[in-house]
Amino acid sequence: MNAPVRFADTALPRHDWTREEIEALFDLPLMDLVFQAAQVHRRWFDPTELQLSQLLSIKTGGCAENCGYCSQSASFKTGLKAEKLMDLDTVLTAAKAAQAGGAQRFCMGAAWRDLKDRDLPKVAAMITEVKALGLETCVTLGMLKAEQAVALKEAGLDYYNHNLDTSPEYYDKVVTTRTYDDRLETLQHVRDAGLSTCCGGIVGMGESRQDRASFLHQLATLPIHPDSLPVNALVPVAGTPLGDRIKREGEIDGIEFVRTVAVARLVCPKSMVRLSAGRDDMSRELQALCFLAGANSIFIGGKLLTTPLPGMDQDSLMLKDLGMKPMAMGVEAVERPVADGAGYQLSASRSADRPRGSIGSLDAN
Ligand code: SAM
Ligand code: DTB
Ligand code: SF4
Repeated sequence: MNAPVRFADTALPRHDWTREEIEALFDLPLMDLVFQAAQVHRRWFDPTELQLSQLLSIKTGGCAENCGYCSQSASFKTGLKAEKLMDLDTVLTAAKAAQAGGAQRFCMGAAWRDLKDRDLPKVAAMITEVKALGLETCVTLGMLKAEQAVALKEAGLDYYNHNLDTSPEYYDKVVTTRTYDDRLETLQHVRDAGLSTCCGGIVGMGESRQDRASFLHQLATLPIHPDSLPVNALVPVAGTPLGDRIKREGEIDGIEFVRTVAVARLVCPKSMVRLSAGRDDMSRELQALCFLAGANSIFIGGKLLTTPLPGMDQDSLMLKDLGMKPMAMGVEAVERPVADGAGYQLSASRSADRPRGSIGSLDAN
């Protein structure tokens, strides 16, 4: 039998979660799991608010790694054309458009195994200039050395995205060109440099529920929980080993995806849990269930790195219909009064005095 879950503790961040406890959360009746997650969500955040990030692929394709899900690996024939590192002006034009569309954070991604010192000044200039626009900055450039993380911080970087992707046990079914420990080491450099971490993974790659629990156990037992925690649903890209396999075997069940989001919220209560890749294939109802289960961040802008997202008008309409609003920039988890363990006090918990953005053509206020 599974170990009992210490519900009384779940609202406070813990780093001593056991795998058994996390597996027990996954096994709860969905209504209990989502209810618990929603309560914890309300303890730390306004559940009607969403953090909005936008991605740009600044270096596309031709990557030396063999991540089995990725359209950009040179190891697979996905039909994607490799491109050189974008120039600064093109990046700034995209960042301004993202800001005008309501993005609060601009995330620049490169299809690199690791950051080469020769590319660092160009990327640093992008970070500095994007930051000067008044956007939060995030980059994902593969593995980093300690001194590179410091240089990125000095350039004005707020967040570094580096995912663990899956459980240690399933990891070699996904990628063989770098190790789990490599990933943990880069995350250590990122934390040591004083950067905020964005770290999550992908579900729906053929892994088991135990793998999903083990992956979240890794995140929950990191020295600092990820500031942002992207939960990606595999976007099956034709020509990639995992994309082709999942097209044959079927994608992850939506309810199991919601469970993963809810458990992420419970084990990392103060993280921004991002409903990331895969949103384009999700119904509005499934997305709403994910928000109820504790997701409070999304990518917007019609495109991730190489694959599609819902359009801005579609997203702004969804937010309007759900009565949700963009979060103000810089909001962090703040403990809120909870009434009898059953919910939060509406009036006391809203960040109503903060300036709020809008999304797409519709003002979400
Ligand atoms: N090359 C860098 C790296 O891998 O660290 C940064 C870019 S990489 C595309 C960033 C993350 O996107 C991956 O770690 C993975 O979690 C996610 N990702 C990539 N392709 C995906 C797909 N087809 N479906 C879902 N998530 C994906
Ligand atoms: C993350 O966890 N998801 C984003 C971001 N971090 C870099 C990327 C998703 C990529 C999805 C596939 C693509 O568009 O190429
Ligand atoms: Fe390269 Fe990143 Fe894609 Fe892996 S996920 S193949 S490292 S771009």
